[in-house]
Amino acid sequence: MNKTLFGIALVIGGATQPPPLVIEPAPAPPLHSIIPVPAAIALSVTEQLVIDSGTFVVVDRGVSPEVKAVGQYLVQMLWPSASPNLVNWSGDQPARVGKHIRLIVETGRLELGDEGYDLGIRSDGVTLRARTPAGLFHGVQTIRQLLPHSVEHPAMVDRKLWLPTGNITDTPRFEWRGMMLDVSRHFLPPADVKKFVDAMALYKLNRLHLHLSDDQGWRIEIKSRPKLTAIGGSTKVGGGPGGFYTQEEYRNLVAYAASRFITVVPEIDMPAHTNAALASYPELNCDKIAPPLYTGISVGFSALCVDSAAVLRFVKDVVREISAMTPGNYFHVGGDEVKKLTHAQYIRFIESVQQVVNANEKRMIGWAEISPAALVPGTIVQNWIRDSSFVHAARGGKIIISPSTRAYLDMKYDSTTILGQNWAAYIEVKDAYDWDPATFIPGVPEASILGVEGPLWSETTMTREDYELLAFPRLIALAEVGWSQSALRKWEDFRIRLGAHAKRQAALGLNFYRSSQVPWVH
Ligand code: TNX
Repeated sequence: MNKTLFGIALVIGGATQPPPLVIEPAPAPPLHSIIPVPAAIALSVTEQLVIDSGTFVVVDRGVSPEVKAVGQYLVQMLWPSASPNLVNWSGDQPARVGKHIRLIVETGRLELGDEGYDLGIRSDGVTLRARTPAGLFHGVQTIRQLLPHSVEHPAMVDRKLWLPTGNITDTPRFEWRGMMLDVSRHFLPPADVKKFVDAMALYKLNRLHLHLSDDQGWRIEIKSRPKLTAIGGSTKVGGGPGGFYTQEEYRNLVAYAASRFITVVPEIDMPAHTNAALASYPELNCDKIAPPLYTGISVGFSALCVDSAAVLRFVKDVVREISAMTPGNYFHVGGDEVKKLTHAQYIRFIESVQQVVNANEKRMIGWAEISPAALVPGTIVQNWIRDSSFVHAARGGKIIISPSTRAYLDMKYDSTTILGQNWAAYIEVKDAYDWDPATFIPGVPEASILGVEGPLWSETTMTREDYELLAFPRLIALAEVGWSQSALRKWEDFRIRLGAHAKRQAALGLNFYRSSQVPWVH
């Protein structure tokens, strides 16, 4: 057993005395550092499964392309440069292939839900069972976290991969476990977004909300409205070149996220936060005069001329084009911080936008200000401050909760943090972790909660490294808040597991904040 020694040299009367020895037993090292912590886990490190070139990933013959793709993802992770160690099961093959990791779809395992999995590891092989491809994918992420961190670096020569033996059965607490990237205030190129997608997958997050438009930038190509990107996408906070996703790049991003079982949720913020659109098309303004582009960080000053036919046509074009290239069920319409319209104008507008979104076969999502409108039960409200989301919960609607004092990834960690803002709070890692969604918002009980999401607003983040420094490790804390049952979540236990992720984060090339609250193992 490890011993920790604390030695202090005492100087008494000029003579140096030998230091008193205080010997404290070190806490037993944790058996695993899986985040989010699984629902049921029993592991042994004394018996192991070594994964080498004689190990095969096996799927049943005739499985769906999604299941096969999960198998291929696992193969790529284990043997990035080697031959394809994927075989189809045909009854007698596994005996011949020897050590195997077998992925099995069992549609009858109702207790595993849409995303759960059941993992059994023995010294001669692994069996991973789930009802769905998503469940298998999450199980693969658990295998990934049980492997040494060298699995994260494909270029490592002669790496040794092994797993502890045992069993894990796991299902998520909440259906919606998301992150929001504000790509409007500053633009993030597709490759950087994909890197976030990969990191999200490691922690079993399943929704990527893209804040695609705001006062400072319009970031998605709309073919029927080319000036939105030509003019509205041309700059960013602080000035200088902006950027945008072509429709092809957006489709490619959506497909990449889908291959990691992450649904992209597009947001076009309306009727406020629209200066970039107003500057691109004069007819969206009541006075028909386009305002100049905006590169500051104030909010609430802009608004579409909501009662005009031109604005309704604009909304229909934008919602139609984005919906057509978004397979996910959701369209986020913003709706926050409107200061220039009357209440009646605002409510009327939200109700007509809801019709447009529903006509495009999407569920509408909006920030909590939309709650007083006549929302259909399928519409989803996103809580962010002490707001009126309880109104929607009371009518049976679902709420995504993103408390700005806990889940806002753009808040500073403490007063010394250079990036981020502090209007809601300072959010250290413990604050991001140690709260329960079910009891956090008066009038929004667990049954009304679809899940949690961490918004990363980008007024102060200029590079991918900046975004990452604010996201990690708080996004990892939020992932556990969203996935794991509250009875299993203990800060003292989480901080130890999180500390063990430092090497993994470094191998992945992710920038992260070295919080002093976490015992990092470098
Ligand atoms: C509030 S949260 C906003 C955003 C800002 C953010 C900065 C919300 C719905 N609106 O426009 O970027 O604060 O923290």
